[in-house]
Amino acid sequence: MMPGHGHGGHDHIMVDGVDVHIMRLPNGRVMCHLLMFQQFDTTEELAAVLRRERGRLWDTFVAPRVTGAGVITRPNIYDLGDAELSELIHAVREIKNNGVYDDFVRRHDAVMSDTSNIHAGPAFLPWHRVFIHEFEQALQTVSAGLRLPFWNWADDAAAGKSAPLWQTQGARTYFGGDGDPKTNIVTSGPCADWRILMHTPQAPVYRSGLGLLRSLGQDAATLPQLNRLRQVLSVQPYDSAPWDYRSDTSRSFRNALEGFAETGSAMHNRVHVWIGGDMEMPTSPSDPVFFLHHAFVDCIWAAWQKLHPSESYLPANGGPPGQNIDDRMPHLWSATTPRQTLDTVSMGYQYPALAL
Ligand SMILES: [Cu+2]
Repeated sequence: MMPGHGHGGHDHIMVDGVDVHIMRLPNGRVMCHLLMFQQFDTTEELAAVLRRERGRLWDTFVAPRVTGAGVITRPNIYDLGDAELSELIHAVREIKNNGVYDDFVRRHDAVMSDTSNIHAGPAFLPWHRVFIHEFEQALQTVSAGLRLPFWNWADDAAAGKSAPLWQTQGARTYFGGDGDPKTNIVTSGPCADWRILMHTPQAPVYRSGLGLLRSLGQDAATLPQLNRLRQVLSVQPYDSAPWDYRSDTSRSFRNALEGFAETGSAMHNRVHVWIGGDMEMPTSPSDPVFFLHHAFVDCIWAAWQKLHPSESYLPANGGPPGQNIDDRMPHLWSATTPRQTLDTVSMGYQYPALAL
C-alpha cells in the first residue's frame, strides 16, 4: 500500500513486486497509470497485460532514479516516495524564501506581458521545457538529485477536486488544497504563509495579505479527459500557420495541446482555468502546481516526439520573432533555441513512457 491513497476510486495491487496504482472507473472497469489508455474488466486482467507487456513497458516505468550518464527520470508525483516528496516541498519553500522562486514568477509574467509572448505560439513547448528545467535545477541547489515530478491531470479528471493532490489531511499531502469558499485563499499546506506576486502593467508587485488563490472546478467544470489526450497525441505536424492561437488544432499538435480550441479552453489552458485563482494569471508560477502541470505537458510533448520521430519542430522560419527553430527564446537564464530543447535526454532528464 502506498501511503496516502486511501480515497475512493484509487487502489493498489502488487504485480511482480511492484506497487501498481489502480483507478476504478464509474463504469466499473479498472485502469492503471502504467497502461493509461486501456480499461480492463478486472484487476486480474490488468495484471496479466502488465506482465505480458513487461519487456516493452515495465522497465521504463520502474526506471531507476538515475540512469545512464546522470539522466534522471521525472516521476509521477503519486510515485514519489514520502522522503523525496518532503525534500521537494522543503526545496520549494527554500527557494521561495531566498527569492529564486519569485524570479520564475517575474519571468513568466514578463513573457506574457511584453511583445515576446511565447504563449499561443510554436515556442510555447520549448520555452516551458527550459523554464521548468531551470526550476528543477534551482530545486537541486537545495537538494542534489531532486526530481521535478509531473501531475497527470487526465488520470485525475474523474476524481476532480477529490484527487489525492488536493488532500489537506492524512498521511500524505502535497501543495495544499482548494481555496477557502469565500476568499479563494489556500489556508493549509506549504504555501499557506506565502506572499504572492500579482501582475501589474509595469512589474509584478506583492499583494497585501497572505495567500495563494485557488478555486478548483469553478471556472471550468472538468479537467481534460483521457480520450482527448489520446487524440491530441495523434495530431501532426508540430504546428502550422498562422503559428498562433488560431492554428488549426487538427493540424497543430502544439495548439491542440496548448488548448486554444474553437470553443472554450482545452488541455493545458483548461487545467490553468480549472485550478483557477493565481493559476489564471500571467504570474501563474506562483502556484507550485504550475510546475507539476507543465512537467506533464512536457511529458506529453516528449511522448508525441517518440510517436512521430520524423516530425520536427516548426517553423524553421517565418514564425513570430523568437519562435523559429534557431531563434533565441526570451527571458530564460541561458540563451536557448527551440532546436536545443528537442532531446530531453541531452538535457539530463526523461519521462516514463506514456503507454498507448
Ligand atoms: Cu506559461
